[in-house]
Amino acid sequence: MLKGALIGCGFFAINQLHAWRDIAGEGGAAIVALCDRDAARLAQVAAQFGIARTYTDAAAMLDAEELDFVDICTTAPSHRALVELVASHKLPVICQKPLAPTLEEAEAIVTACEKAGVPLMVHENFRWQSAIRAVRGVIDSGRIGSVFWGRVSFRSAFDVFSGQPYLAEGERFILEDLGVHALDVARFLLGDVSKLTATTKRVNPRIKGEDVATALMEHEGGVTGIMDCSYASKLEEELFPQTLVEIDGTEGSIRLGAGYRLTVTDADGTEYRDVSPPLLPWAERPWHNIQESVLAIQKHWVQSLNGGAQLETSGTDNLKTLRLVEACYHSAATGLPVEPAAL
Ligand code: NAD
Ligand code: 89V
Repeated sequence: MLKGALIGCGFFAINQLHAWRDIAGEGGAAIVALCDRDAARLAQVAAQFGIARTYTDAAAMLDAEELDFVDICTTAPSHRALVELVASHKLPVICQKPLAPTLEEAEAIVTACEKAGVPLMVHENFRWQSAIRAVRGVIDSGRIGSVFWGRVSFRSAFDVFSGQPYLAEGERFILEDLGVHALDVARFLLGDVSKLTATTKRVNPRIKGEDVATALMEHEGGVTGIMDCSYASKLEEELFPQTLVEIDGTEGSIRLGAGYRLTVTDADGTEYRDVSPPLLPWAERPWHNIQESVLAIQKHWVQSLNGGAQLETSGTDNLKTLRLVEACYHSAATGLPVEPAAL
């Protein structure tokens, strides 16, 4: 069984710790030590998960513990220092998204891990949602022919600020926090992007950053893509946190609609499938599709450390997604198309 430590015991870490407990139950990996600089929060989470070895200082934890990997679940401004610290101990590291507040910092993180020779996985979990995997499965089956158009859409008015107050405080909001997931899903389904144009808007006057963004993308294989996201869309049905997908191919189409309804049309007609995520014992609606994907990506990490899988969302891969985020901000600021690879 692999031994891991987790740094950052806040809002989202609870999901990761539940998933690690499931993975420990299967003999894969267990979290043996916890770190948070907030001693009260650390004690509360350690008690909840029965983890006795706790630290308020990450360096002290790494000096004291014998570990196989470290899972970082702090917010982006702390990622570089923490990943570099873990890499200096020659330990494989998982880091939450967004990998860093700037592309330069993200590149420095990837370089540090490369130099140390340690695997780095970004916890970019949306592509691990079972509904998104189901869409990818249909594309790969060839049933809809050659894909020429696609849309990845996330529109909601869910109050994300009560659980994650920092989301209201940054100059950047939706593209950095949620768009990064949607753009990664677009890459996963439609391929890498050669050029994009984007617009952003702030609708909610009580937050600092943009809460609406739309990107028009040219994917490398010739597919035209749209990524649109909003936390200002008051809809008949609140779909948070569902990502909707539309894909058109030469021989048919795919629609991942509200309520995880997958519609596939091909030469034989139309098939409907319910691709709802399983409700894990510790999961809570409506977060259950995200929670399920946390378990999936952490299992993928264990499989990869055991030599059984190539990391999908390695640091190097994630830089391509972060370039799309950066390209969207550049394009929105200048009104011009941007080639992400040139950033
Ligand atoms: P949070 O503020 O609730 O928790 C962060 C915790 O890290 C806090 O308890 C803080 O005290 C601790 N911390 C910060 N710096 C530290 C340091 N240097 N050493 C030790 N502890 C430190 O944040 P959160 O909402 O849990 O978000 C954490 C990360 O998870 C963010 O990057 C966020 O974008 C990401 N997130 C991802 C998803 C997803 O689906 N992948 C969903 C929500 C949040
Ligand atoms: O998944 C996330 O990264 C979250 C949320 C769904 C609220 O955007 O921050």
